Amino acid sequence: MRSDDPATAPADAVWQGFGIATMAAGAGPYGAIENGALAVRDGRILWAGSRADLPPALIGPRTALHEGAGRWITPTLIDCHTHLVFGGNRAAEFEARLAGESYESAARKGGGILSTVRATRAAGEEELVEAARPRLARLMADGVRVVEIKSGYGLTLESELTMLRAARALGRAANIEVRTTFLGAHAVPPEFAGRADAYVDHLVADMLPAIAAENLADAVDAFAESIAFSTPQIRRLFDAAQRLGLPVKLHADQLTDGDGARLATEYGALSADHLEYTSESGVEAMAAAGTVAVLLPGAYATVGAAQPPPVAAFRAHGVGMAVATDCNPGSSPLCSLLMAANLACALFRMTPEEALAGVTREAARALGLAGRLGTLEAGKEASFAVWRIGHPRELAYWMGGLGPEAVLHAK
Ligand code: DI6
Ligand code: FE
Repeated sequence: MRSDDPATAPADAVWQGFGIATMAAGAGPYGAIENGALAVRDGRILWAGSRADLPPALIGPRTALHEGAGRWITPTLIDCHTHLVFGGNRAAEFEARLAGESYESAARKGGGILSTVRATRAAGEEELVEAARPRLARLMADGVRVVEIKSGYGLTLESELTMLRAARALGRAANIEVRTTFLGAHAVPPEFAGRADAYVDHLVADMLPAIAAENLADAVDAFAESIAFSTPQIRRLFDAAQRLGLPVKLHADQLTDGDGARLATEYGALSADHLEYTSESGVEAMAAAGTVAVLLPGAYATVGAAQPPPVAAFRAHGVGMAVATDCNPGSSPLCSLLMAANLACALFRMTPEEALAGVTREAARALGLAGRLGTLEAGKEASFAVWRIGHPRELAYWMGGLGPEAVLHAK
């Protein structure tokens, strides 16, 4: 991928002799450039292409030169769906599930998400940050530099604000980009047991406006499921989000086909997530709306869903597929995005190229960041990772544990 604009002034830095997996759409497998060069100025990619074509004017006396010797550069990884901030853990529920208790039945008995709500409410902001810090460090060790973090384990205005502040504080402390999502419609809290509609009234009238006023959420999410919220309830929430100018996304069709994917598209959702039970008509609606499918193999493996998401249909209809960890204490205690990429191949039959696009280009689209991040193309931010690998397919091949040698990400 070369800039058409012939660059004249020298770059701040040039990486040359690297393989470059630009992940640019339509640029061939991995958008790969063997023996490539990448020039950066002021934190932006000035030029990327074959080393032989690098305009000589880009290298000046003060340009820092990096020699690749066959190493590879990819965009930094983006985890576009996590619940990274929470109190406690649910290892006991994991054990119970292996002994035969289903995810839904634990939830109906007041365990499940609500047990994490109790632990999260009991923790203060600092404690939540401390608990999440090692999880974030593990994501970063894979080369992740943008992480979406949802609220949804507080379910009161105060505790949801605390979760969102903790998420933002985590990002500042680790110097990485955190995108926050308000997931007040994750479960009906005990104070509103049996009164889900009244809780949605409270979400719409009080919680969402207060969170928007503090500018603490970049998007609004909800859990569409018989054990969570109904279509009419989610419509009310999404109507309110739209009035406030906030983009939406949806946990859809995870445990049953509730036509959640289509519901998401009616609101121009950035993404619909999980999607194990999405029907062909839901896939078609997503294709028409340009909604990204966020696939979460950690949750699929942990909950024991009976069927994988319709990857072949997404592919056939041209729906972009992102892959994320869904890192959370109940359905996906997974803190490695590369492991998620591997599982997406092993469990969902995605190709290694689709999986890598899923944690870079498509993840950026799912967060509405595609104009800045996700591929290595002139004009985008210089956010990339250097790997000691022979080919980018290796990133989804190893079952986690393959860290980048270096990461450049000017935040
Ligand atoms: N679906 C999920 O997989 C997570 N949230 C959701 O709506 C699980 C959250 C949890 O079990 O704690
Ligand atoms: Fe989730």
